[in-house]
Amino acid sequence: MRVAALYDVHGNLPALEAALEDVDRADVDEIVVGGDVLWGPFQVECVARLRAVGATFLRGNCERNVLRPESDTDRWCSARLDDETRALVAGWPLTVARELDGLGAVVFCHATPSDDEGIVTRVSPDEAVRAALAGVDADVVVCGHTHVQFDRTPPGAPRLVNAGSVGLPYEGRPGAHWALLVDDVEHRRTAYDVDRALAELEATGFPPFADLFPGALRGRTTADEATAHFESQRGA
Ligand SMILES: [Mn+2]
Repeated sequence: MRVAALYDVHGNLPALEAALEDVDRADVDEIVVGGDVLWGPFQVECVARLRAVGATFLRGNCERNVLRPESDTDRWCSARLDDETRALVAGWPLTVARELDGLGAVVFCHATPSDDEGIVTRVSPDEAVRAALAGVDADVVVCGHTHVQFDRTPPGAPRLVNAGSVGLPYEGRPGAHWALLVDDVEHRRTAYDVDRALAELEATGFPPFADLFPGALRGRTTADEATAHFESQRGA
């Protein structure tokens, strides 16, 4: 079994289209979408595109927020959902387990298996990773949420892989970031036309577009800066 892990798409349809072309060439058996598709500019379109290729979806904190909106941006996203998509999203699971070639038992989750907002980064202490993954029966856990790729195996814990973010990466470089799980874990970056994507994303009127997308898509937020920010939030 060969899987592509596409996480944190955040309604960035141009990035998703580019990543899917790369995924197509990789000849996988399944696409796992790791949550946070729905909060962003083209969220309904991204869900439709991923359904068309038969993807398996997980629910992230953004899906939870959009289904029960409390902020103006959540309400903007929620208002664009049709009833069919809303019902589908409500049924997405928090975790998916698969047996993968070369990797063994793999659990996919949005942030941690027990918390869709749990924060674990590449510099979190081993003890924090062990605590976050306590009781998880897997060889590998694939997560997202912090939008920075990493791959680490703390003693006494499963291997923990962050797939990175397709649509809103904090990597200090442009591109759609994702993970290919074929025999091992391969972090991938698919280049696309960022200027054109930004124009299309802005035209949707997504309220926090200017605060989030230009900086992330042009690679102005480095992985170290983002990781330090998330570490400061860890356990808060
Ligand atoms: Mn996210």
